Amino acid sequence: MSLSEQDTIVALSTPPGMSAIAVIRLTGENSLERIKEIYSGKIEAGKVNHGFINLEKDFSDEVVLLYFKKPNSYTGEDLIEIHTHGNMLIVENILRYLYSKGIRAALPGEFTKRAFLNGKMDLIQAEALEMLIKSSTYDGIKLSFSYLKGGLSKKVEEIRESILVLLSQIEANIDFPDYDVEIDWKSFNKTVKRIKEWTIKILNSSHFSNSLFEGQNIIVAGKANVGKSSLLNAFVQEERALVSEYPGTTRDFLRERIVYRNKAFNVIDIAGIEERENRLLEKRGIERSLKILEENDNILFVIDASEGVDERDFSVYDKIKGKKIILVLNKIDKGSVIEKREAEKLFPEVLDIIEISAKFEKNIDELLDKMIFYYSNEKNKSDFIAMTERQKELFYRLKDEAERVLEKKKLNYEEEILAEHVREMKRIVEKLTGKIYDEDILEKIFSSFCIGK
Ligand SMILES: Nc1nc2c(ncn2[C@@H]2O[C@H](COP(=O)(O)OP(=O)(O)OP(=O)(O)O)[C@@H](O)[C@H]2O)c(=O)[nH]1
Ligand SMILES: [Mg+2]
Repeated sequence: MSLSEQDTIVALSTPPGMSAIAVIRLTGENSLERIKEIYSGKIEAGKVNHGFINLEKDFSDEVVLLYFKKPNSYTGEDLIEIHTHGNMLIVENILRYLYSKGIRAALPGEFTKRAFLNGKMDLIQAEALEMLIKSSTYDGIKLSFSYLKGGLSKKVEEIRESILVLLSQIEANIDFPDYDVEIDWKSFNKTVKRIKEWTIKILNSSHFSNSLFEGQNIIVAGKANVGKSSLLNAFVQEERALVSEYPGTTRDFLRERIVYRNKAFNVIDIAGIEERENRLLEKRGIERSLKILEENDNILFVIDASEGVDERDFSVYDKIKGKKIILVLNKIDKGSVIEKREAEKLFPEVLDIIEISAKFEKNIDELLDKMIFYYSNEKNKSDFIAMTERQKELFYRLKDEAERVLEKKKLNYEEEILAEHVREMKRIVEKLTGKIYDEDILEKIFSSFCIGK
């Protein structure tokens, strides 16, 4: 069977499994007709309808049915939602019936793809919608929602309009050379520069997009036995990591997600990273830990304050110097032999120092507050960021193209050549919102979407 955009499609839009309610969604021309074959009750568009789905003799379910009449629906086509009881046998039965009547299972993202094709949203909004669902941070949700409402699209449209002005000036000059239309090159340059700078700002802030949506990684580092795993357990308030009085307990890393004051962190407890006897398993744990350290910048550097500092602590410090370190003086319940001020002198590059007891959960909230202060996202550099790799790539190209225009103008290139670069800028911006697109791009974007979305 060849798939077509004209097919009527169906999907379960809620997660499969036992639930109070399951929502089945259909869209396309035959939706209403097919549903009427198994539904008894009144159907009014835009109203909450209540009735029964009758599948086989003696097998029915009581449902709520919503009918969105074309074009006033999510996809822009006729769209029906059936809210059944959340039992998969009921859902499967309904789906099987619809399949048998020529309605096909929707591909991932196919509802949203249709919404895009029918002009209900542009590509930036479609991507924002997916990020809104997938984001595991509050900041990510906030940003996706503002993009979904058109925040970035509007800005990109403004940029497009100013590119159109540039283009009309330069093309008029090419088309009617005899009229001697003088271009205001100063304002031309200014506009291109403005676009370039805006794009650079976005790209700079986009380095943070992963952590914005997934939460900041925080590494708990320190020599063996200082209480790293105990700290992880204190954060999550349960015994996630094994703790023991023997050094070398943690052999592999553990990652735990914590959410504190609406900020998400992925705390990673790694094996103690100082070399000890040649124990193979421990050695491999250390290698992995070092790799994680290399890739991440936010470090909680744990020291056993009841024992004091020794050269093994310094050897850890050497490996993390230059990163964003909060020094954690642990085990203060046992009494401390190292003062904060002393520690400050010994480890001058740390951002801050805090005394805690991981075992007795003392000062853990204060530590979390410091983590928010030092490690929270720095996305405020720009109002916008590139949310997806696709956007990032297009912004890079836009910046490059703007640079080319400026460069070639300086070198007095012919206007036709400048015009070609400005046209390319326009194409890039139109690709961002999807004013121009090809099937491959849509495939790439929508195939990673949730099913039923
Ligand atoms: N009194 C006291 N003991 C602690 C504290 N934190 C950890 N400990 C004890 O210190 C020992 C080591 O703790 P872990 O959390 O396993 O230390 P670690 O740094 O993960 O050790 P490795 O995985 O071997 O590198 C255990 O016996 C803990 O109970 C604390 O705040 N106070
Ligand atoms: Mg451990």
